[in-house]
Amino acid sequence: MNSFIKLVLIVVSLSTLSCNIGSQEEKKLEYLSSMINVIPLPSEVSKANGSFEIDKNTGIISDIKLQNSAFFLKNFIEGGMDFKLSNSKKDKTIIFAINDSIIGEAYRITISEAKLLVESRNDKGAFFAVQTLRQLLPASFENKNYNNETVKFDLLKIEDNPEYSYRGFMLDVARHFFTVDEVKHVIDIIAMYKINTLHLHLTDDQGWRIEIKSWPNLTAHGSKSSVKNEKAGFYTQEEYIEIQNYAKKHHIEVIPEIDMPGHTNAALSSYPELNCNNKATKLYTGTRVGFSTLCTSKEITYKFVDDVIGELASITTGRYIHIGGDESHSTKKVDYIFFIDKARKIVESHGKKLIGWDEIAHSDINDETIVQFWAKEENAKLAVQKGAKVILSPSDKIYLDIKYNDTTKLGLTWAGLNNVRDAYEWRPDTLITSVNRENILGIEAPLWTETVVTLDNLEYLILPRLLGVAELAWSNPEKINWESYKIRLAKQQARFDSLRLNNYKSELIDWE
Ligand code: TNX
Repeated sequence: MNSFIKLVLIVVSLSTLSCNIGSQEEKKLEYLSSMINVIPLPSEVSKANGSFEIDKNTGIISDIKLQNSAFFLKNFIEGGMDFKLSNSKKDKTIIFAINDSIIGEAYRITISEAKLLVESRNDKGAFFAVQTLRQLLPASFENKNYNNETVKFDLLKIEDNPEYSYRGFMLDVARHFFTVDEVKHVIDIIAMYKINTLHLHLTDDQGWRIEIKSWPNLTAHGSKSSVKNEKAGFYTQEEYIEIQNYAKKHHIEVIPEIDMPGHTNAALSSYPELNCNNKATKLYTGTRVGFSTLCTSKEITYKFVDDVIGELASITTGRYIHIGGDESHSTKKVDYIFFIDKARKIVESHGKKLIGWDEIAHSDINDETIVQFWAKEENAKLAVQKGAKVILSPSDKIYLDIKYNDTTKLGLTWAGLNNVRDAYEWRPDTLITSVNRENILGIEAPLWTETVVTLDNLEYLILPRLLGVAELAWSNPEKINWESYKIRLAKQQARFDSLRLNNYKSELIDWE
């Protein structure tokens, strides 16, 4: 370990560099940031001369508890080479070992000539280590096109742990539906950047996307529509479990959202009794918001909520259920509060923690509740006063369905424009006064899909902005620096290309 020359990634405080940066300093900055081309940037990196070389005589061994991640790396390496790594100790060995002194999601990578050692407390940490190692290998590994006899890792030591425990991406599958395979593809992308939460917005005015056995018309009828009727469908409970299991293998927790009491036209169209006038509404294929509401004064509404949440909780392995609660403009405030209080108790009675959009702060929330800030700072402040934790999804920064600039064809503009720099260059812990670091659980970038129909559309809007969000959520706030980030981001282009991922080539980045 002493042979490692500690480089000054930490010492040079990138954030203090002025605009009039001297050219020497500029070079140093470039060197430092390109030294390890990883997004999100790891906490501490040191480097020594020399390399660890993988060839036919390299072995890989793993603690049984880290095998999932060791296997991921083995497959990734073997995909690019034309030989298999041996499953035993060799002159040069990749070793996955448990180290109980490493906490939570953290990991350590120590690369010497004879040994590439990955240490973590659990498979989670090891999985994140693998995502780092992956980015240190040539991008041609991504599509199994490396085709060489050997590949080298520089001698490095990396100590890494995330800033926020909640690092989320939200996909709206209600406005336009995305199939199981498409969602798995999304999981593959977000896992690369150490996102650990996938929030699925499963229901809205335009469609109901999850099978509920006790209320079958929700999918028999309510899943048939979508925006402009372009792409509808639903997940059976088995398919939902399949997505959840796939996510789990990638250390991603799925959070299902049933949006209530507004955003419910698909349900109101499927069951007349959920309407105050007992008349089913028509399916909706437009993009307006705020016109629908469950009838909050009816008992059957709460039977409905209990059945839906009960079935969902029974197939959800994650800790949370999201009940939406946003933009309920056609629900009177007192009715809204009455409804959210009841819904919260129902969620808790099924053993899950409640998450809701920031409007739920007006209800009787508690310190177990999680409030997702998207629009009103007052709501986030109120939530914190009531002891709740906050997830930050500021719409004017990290709504990935908002256009990059005024030439962007896809996307909306109601929250302004979010270019690649806007999505990256902000401080979560100072965004809202009195919502401090200790009140913030993490960050989530939502993708609403009013204008998003295909995977191609989706990739264009999330890449590259999602990478900035991933870095904000993972990396030490001291390291958040646009100049460093944009150099590393440029290098991701080769990876996007290898994976054939559509992406927006922002003019703010000097793409390679
Ligand atoms: C606001 S964000 C909404 C969604 C829309 C989105 C479009 C939130 C909680 N509600 O219903 O899809 O804007 O950007």
